[in-house]
Amino acid sequence: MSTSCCTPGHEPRGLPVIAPPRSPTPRHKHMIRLPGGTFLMGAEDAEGYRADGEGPIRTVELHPFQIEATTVTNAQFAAFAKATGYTTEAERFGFSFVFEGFLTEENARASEIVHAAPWWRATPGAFWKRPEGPDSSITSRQNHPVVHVSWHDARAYCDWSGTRLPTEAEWEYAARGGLEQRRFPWGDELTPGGRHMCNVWQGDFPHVNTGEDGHLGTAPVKSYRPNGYGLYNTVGNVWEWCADWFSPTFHRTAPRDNPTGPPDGSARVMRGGSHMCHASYCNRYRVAARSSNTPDSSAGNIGFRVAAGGPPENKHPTTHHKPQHANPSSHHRGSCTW
Ligand SMILES: [Ca+2]
Ligand SMILES: [Ca+2]
Ligand SMILES: [Cu+2]
Repeated sequence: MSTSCCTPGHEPRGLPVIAPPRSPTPRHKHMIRLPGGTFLMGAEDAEGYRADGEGPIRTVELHPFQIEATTVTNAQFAAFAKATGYTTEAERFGFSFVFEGFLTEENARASEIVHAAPWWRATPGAFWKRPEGPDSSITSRQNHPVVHVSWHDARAYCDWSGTRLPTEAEWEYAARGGLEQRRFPWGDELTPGGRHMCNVWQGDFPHVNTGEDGHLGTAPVKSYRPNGYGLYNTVGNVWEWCADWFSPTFHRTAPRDNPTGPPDGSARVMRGGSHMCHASYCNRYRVAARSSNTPDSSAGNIGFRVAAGGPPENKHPTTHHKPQHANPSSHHRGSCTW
């Protein structure tokens, strides 16, 4: 079991990944065009996590690229699943990770506790369409982020839709919304003037969520104000898979011109934090915060956002890597598993 900040994961299980054909109909036609250029990536503030590799603050250069204003919704993922017959890894494994507070008694009984993070359950039958296990549904959540999608599932959606996952640098540049070195996409304060700007956790984690920000679980993808570039819910709501392998140190010495992360690894980068993040608990909904999970793991607070364009080597969706057979001892383990 590999468990990182707020999201449980499992060791790679090496299922073959089936790349779906490209959609004949263009998808994501109205992405936000960003000019690129240079920006200051990372943070070194006292509230950050040095061990995650948030720092050092460094100048990173990016080509122009496009990124979606929102994460991929249930409705969008449903169109993909319907067109291709794609089955997610959660479906093929027969379970995904669900927050205990969302489970019916029956589904809770059928679930296995995640000891490293006991508010998580490995719930049989949970997948994107049944986010809290059997008998749950997304009927009233068509415009919510799709969740319970692994990194491989996200990549399959990208291949079909003619898009790609953003690199971690692109994600952070886009999430900063043109502000320099602020803690959040809108500034330094979590709730400026008492106003909620994102979907995180209020109350006593993991037992009391007051839902003061309006949402106990996921929120519709266009909730709250967009940032200066027009992106919604980059921080909070759901963790977002990025293209890169995760390393807490690689970027210290790596090239800073359109960085694409380490050449290999065992976990993929996730950014932005989720509806389960809380100031007293993990504080990883800051715009510079980082986390990761194994590429076939899924949970009820992990989704993704698509991008396109960028440097020539990023322009076409790349073929899938072979299934990972990573050495478990090399796994990144988040520091946030209490
Ligand atoms: Ca909330
Ligand atoms: Ca997010
Ligand atoms: Cu968190």
